[in-house]
Order: sequence, then C-alpha cells, then structure tokens
Amino acid sequence: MSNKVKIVMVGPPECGKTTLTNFLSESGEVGSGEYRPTKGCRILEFEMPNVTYNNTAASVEVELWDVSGDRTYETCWPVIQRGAQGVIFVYSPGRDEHARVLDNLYTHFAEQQGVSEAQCVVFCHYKPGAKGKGAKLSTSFNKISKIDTHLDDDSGSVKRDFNDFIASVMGHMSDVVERQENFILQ
Ligand SMILES: Nc1nc2c(ncn2[C@@H]2O[C@H](COP(=O)(O)OP(=O)(O)OP(=O)(O)O)[C@@H](O)[C@H]2O)c(=O)[nH]1
Ligand SMILES: [Mg+2]
Repeated sequence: MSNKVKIVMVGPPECGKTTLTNFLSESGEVGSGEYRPTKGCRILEFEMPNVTYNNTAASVEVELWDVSGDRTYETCWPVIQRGAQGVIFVYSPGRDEHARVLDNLYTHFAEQQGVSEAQCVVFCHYKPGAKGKGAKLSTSFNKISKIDTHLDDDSGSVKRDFNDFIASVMGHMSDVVERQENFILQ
C-alpha cells in the first residue's frame, strides 16, 4: 500500500481552513490578521515522518487540499473530490447556521463519494478571542470525531489530533486493501 494520502479540508468561508492548512504543513502565514479568501483550492504537500497505524510507525506523504468556502467554486468540487481518502470539516463556534453548511458538505464530500466516518473528522476552530460553543451537528456526524482547535494557546494538540486522524485514515485504507486481497484469494 502506498504511503500517500489525499485529504480535503472543507467548511464555510472565513472559518480558518487556510490558516489551519498553513499551520499543519508548516508553510505560509498563520494568523497574519488579513483575510484573503481562497480562490478555488490550494494544495499543500508535506511529509509526516511518524504516523503509527497497524502497530508500526511509518512516514506518510500528505496532500492537503484547502478548499474555498465560497460556493461559487462548487463546479470545481468533482475534481477536488476525486480520489480523496479523508475529509476534514471545519466550522466556527457560536455560528449555529454552520451546521447546515456542514451537512451539505457531508452529503457532497463524504456520503456521495463513499468516504466512511473513520475517514472524516470535524474541527471546531477557535480564532483568538472566539467565544461560544460548536453548533449541534446533524446525526450524519454522530460517529465522527469532533475536535476543538486553538492555534494560539494549544497548537501542539492540533498537530497531535491531525496525526491521529491521518493514522485513522491510513489504518482504514490498509483494512480495505487487506479485505480486497482476502477476497481475491478466496
Ligand atoms: N490569529 C489567528 N487568526 C486566525 C486563525 N484562524 C483564522 N484566522 C484569521 O481569520 C481569517 C479567516 O481565516 P482563513 O484561514 O483565511 O479562512 P478560510 O476558511 O480559509 O476562508 P475561505 O478561504 O474564504 O474559505 C483570516 O484573517 C485569518 O488570519 C487563528 O487560529 N489565529
Ligand atoms: Mg481559505
């Protein structure tokens, strides 16, 4: 199995996807203050040297797609989704209407693509000074891990949570490959 993984990050405009992808890939600005909406999509490529799944530590090449929250780019979604093995849903605390946005994104990026719950995670992203709780998400998200992300006071845990998510996706992918191999051998 290849140690490459394609992950897409989606969510409403201005919730912090570009900031999070810059932070996770250790490239670009993190919280410069100025908001520049992403046009279409950006792709960040980086290596994670130490991901443990199936009881072994491996190095994983990550392709992280930072998808614009602007729905005028929806025509690009089929290209963006192709071959994605994981989806990160991001939204902002204190914004109940974001639950509906995430529901629609779940339908398009997970359900219709056959991406399972083990391949998804939700980040409720707290910008500095952000208040409030995450919205109540629909039942589609019941089995999906939900994580609060804070870059300013606890950025280490965001890296760990992301590492755990990549491990979960890789573990899931290797189970799928194993099942396919067993099926062929039967
Ligand atoms: N300091 C700081 N600023 C943040 C953080 N997260 C987001 N911001 C700011 O909030 C604004 C919006 O963040 P972006 O990361 O551009 O949001 P986005 O989700 O990529 O937005 P679209 O590309 O339009 O979908 C920018 O001005 C960021 O600098 C954070 O953790 N810390
Ligand atoms: Mg962006």
